[in-house]
Amino acid sequence: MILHEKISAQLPEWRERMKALAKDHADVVVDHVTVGQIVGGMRDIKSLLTDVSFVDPAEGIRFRGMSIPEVLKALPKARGGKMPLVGGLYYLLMVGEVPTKEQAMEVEAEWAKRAVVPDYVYKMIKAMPQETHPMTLFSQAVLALQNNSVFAHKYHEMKKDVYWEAALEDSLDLTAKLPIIAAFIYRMKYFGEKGKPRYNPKLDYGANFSRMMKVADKKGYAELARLYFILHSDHESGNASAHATHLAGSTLSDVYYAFSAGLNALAGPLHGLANQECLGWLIDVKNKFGGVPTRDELYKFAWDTLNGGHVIPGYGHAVLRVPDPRYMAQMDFAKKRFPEDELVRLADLVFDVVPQVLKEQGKAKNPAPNVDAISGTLQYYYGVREFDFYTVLFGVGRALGVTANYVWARALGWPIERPKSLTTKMLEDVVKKELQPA
Ligand code: HAX
Repeated sequence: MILHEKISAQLPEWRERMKALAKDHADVVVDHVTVGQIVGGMRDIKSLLTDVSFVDPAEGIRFRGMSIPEVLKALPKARGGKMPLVGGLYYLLMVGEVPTKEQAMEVEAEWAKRAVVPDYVYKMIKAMPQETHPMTLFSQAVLALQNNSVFAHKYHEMKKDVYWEAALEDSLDLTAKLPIIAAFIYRMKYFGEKGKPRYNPKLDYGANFSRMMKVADKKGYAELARLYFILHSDHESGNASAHATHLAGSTLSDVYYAFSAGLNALAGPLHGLANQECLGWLIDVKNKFGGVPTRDELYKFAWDTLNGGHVIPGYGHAVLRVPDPRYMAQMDFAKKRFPEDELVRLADLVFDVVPQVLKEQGKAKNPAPNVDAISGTLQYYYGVREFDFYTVLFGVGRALGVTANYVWARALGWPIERPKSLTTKMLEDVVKKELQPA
């Protein structure tokens, strides 16, 4: 299998590099940690390692060194579309090279082969109360699949240096099943349909998702699905969903346990749930003004939001200091395909007005839009209007990055994570000591 072959060929060199760092340079200081960082959510402490992606504050995400526009341009495209094949992105994340169309199609074919969800998973989802949140169903389904983990079954007979092979098998199995499970949850929860979605091996990942979701404009939505999954796949290792997956995986929990943990982190309002808040805010503006307001009306509305003690959703970022390229790529998609859509025009006006308002307020370090400022608007356009489903879409995409990280973490033998904690008194004592005159 292509991913196995390619990772296998690179492993000796990576293992040597890792050995050199761990054995010969273990005492080199990389960063220092302040009290503010400890009480402030470990913000910016350089303490994680990943080669899959990197967030440059001045430029945004780079997947394997490539910016979003570079990735969208370089990856092989789906038949009849302008967006790349998701299989090509998975190859890039896993292997670190841009695949040929044939190589991207090999990944797509692997997914098609594995795209069967066991019956008991459907039964379990159907047995849950109707009002259950779709993220709960999604995370439960991932956990239910754990039963099939190659890693877990082979654990006692495997040597450490081949853990990654079982991890790769599990990752391909899992990512192949996620769009089917997500589409099943969507059709069951909001339309009362109980039939199993069928994955068509002749179509790619994005087109299959679009078909299984049964949106009216299947072709347009297939393009959006490709873009959406690619853009949401990874955002280096420190974000909550990626880190939760990595932490759980570091105990040698298999990828099903690990990714379910990541999904549970993604479900929070400060993380994956933010996109529905953004769309809600845009719709509030639209309803209040009966359409797209004037610049002055929007300016006042934005100030009212801030003065009411609320944040403006979709703006600001913990790391980024420029407009998020994932926002720009989605806005570009919308402007090329449906520039007259009212919510798109409104989102564009917000981009014109809100950064100025946030600058005047002077608090947010980054007054620019993040990925969530537009992603819900695009789903809404295609008729996916059930807000609480949006985090599930994010989860399907995020699986691509975190499983690539999981495979490499096992390949390079990274250990169980165990940072050290202090008590408040200990931290106060550190401060006291520091403040004492020398
Ligand atoms: N509206 C109003 N105030 C904002 C703001 C916004 N959009 N963004 C930041 N601020 C405020 C913060 O609340 C903070 O205020 P206090 O000092 O009173 O606490 C101050 O500006 C400094 O914040 P910061 O350092 O610039 O930003 P943080 O790293 O603390 O937070 C957030 C980053 C993304 C959480 C923040 O910008 C925010 O709340 N944005 C709106 C919600 C949002 O869009 N979330 C999605 C983020 C993308 C993501 O990860 N999705 O999964």
